[in-house]
Amino acid sequence: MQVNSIPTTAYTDQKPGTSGLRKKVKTFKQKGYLENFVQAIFDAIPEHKGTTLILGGDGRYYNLPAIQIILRMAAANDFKKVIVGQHGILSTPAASAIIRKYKAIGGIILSASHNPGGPDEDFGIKFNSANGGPAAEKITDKIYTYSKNIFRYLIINSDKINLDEPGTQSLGKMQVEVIDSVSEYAELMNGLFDFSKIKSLLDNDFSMIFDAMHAVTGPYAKEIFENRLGAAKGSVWNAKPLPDFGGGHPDPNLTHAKKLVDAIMTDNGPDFGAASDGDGDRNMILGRNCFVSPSDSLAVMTANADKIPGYAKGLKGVARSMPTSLAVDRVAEQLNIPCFETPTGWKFFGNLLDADMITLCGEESFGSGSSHIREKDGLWAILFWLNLLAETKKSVADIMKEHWDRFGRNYYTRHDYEAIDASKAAALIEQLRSRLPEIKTSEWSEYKVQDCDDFEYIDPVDNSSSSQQGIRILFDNGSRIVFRLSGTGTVGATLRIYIEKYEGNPDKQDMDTQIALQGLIRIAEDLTGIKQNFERSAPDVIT
Ligand code: VG1
Ligand code: CO
Repeated sequence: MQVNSIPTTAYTDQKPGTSGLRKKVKTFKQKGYLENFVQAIFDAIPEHKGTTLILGGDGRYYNLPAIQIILRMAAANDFKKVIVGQHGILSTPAASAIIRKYKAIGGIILSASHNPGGPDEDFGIKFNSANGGPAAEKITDKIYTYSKNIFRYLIINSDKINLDEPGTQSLGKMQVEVIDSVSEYAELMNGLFDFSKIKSLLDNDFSMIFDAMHAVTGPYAKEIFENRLGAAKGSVWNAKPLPDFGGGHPDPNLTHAKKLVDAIMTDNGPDFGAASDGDGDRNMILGRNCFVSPSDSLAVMTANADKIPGYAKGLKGVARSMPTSLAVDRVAEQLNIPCFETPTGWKFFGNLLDADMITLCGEESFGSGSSHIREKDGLWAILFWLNLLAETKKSVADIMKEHWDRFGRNYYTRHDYEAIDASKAAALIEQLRSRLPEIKTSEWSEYKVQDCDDFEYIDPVDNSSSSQQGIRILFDNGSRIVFRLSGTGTVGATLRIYIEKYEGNPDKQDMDTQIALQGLIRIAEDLTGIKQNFERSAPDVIT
């Protein structure tokens, strides 16, 4: 078998952040571009020879051609084996589980998560390490440096590998094993949750809708909800993964999953609704006429973990990303367990999970997960809620109400301004940073600043530090405003403004979120001058 060493011509130009490399499909299709990044990954883990790699993606446009290229490169780079999801499909959480189960050196996941797909849309690639989680910064920095200096990549010539049936085949000296990741993942979930209790709930007049948004979770959800748990046929919407996600944004939030939201947010809607994103790691939870904010979802899961078989022994601790609301902190305090605040992105949770310091973790961006893998896990969160509903026989709305009665409510919203001018956005953050001393002494009617900073994280496991992770302003009544720039957008910059307010009085806990937060929203708009400086009349997405 001949190994070709081909000069690279196209250089990737994005420092892989929280989610690998994300670019337009057209960029990825440039000659040598994907190959450059893949070779940089292989070069960054020189110990890969003779080991196993996991490979799959969310089914978006360019998934299959990319997999064929990566397989031929893996063979040329002397991997012993590549395990690929059937039809090239692997959700991010399934990939994480499979890396761990097969003790692989890592995995390559092809996805741009919740970003749209199609010939004119986004593609992405990320490398997860042997623990199943996103590679640590020291690896991604290496990949970046190598991708800048690379001069060749290795590939063998071969025909297309058939990915449609489970089984093992040879590619040069390497083995390619195609696996059915759906049943492996379903078994993992079966070990954590009480499937028979959920099944009797679903048998008993309880109705649910899960919207797979034509993304990767469709096959997993059909198998778990409809086949194993007995949800009515048709409960899983948009179950077929499509290369362009049916033209939609596979992002489970109030804006992009509007049809689902409209179906559930009525007095006679189904009991339960949920959705997941492009690569299956996000979740949105809804009950009849009730939206559960992701920050609240993490707090509720923490408060009720003892009711779920997989977590009945108690929690070591919990963690949330910095912009996630403080709701879970209040629960952790009552449970007397540690609560960690990390920068945005799952890799920071990975260290805490590996060190057994936490059991649950989550982000405001519709992500939550646990020690079972090293990625956030959309279907896991949904099963957690179903198990909780089956166990308590309460509605989602009742669970929320009781939670707020007990712990108080953290009103929470995120306002996103998308595709704004990147250099102006960087200047805005820079300006806020330089104004911190002045902001520290500011006061707006009932809102008096108690503290503000640019978040810096010192990892308690390896002492590594990550600075400039977002501007946070804490008020003396427990309210917060946080500003940060997205690291996952592919057009210009996205400014995210996170706003929250604590309300301990049960009589004031059923306000509309945007109204409850309007004073703070105005302060955030004043501080950024977003409307004038960027000529925007409103945020692009409000969650
Ligand atoms: C966003 C979210 C962040 C999440 C990241 C990856 O990042 O805010 O919480 O970890 O996406 O999620 P950013 O930098 O754009 O704010 V995903 O579903 O790629 O897998
Ligand atoms: Co995702």
